[in-house]
Amino acid sequence: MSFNDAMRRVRRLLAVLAAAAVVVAAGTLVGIAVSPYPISQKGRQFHPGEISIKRGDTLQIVNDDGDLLHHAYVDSPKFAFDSGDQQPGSRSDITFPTAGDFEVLCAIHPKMRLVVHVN
Ligand SMILES: [Cu+2]
Repeated sequence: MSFNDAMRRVRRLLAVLAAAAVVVAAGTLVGIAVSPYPISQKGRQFHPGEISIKRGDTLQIVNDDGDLLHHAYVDSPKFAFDSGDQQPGSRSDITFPTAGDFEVLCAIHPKMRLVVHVN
């Protein structure tokens, strides 16, 4: 192999590595979301109020209302969940095993509603 061939190979390898680094950096910048997806309960609302996830994904619901209890539940023919009382600052994980559209409601605040699309 001539010196020029070797240099060409090194340059090609460096280009591949640089491209890979750009992909990784871009992924970090846009913050590609992964399960568990954070959901905040704040001001007697879920934030966000609607989310699309995949079957088997988990929502991690955090009670960010410093002085309020919440109580998340799902009551559907396909899937049921009940967090029990959620103390301020507590976290509750909900994993959705089946596809469909679901509502996470709050047993304490009837207006709180989170729509979950499970694909
Ligand atoms: Cu609530």
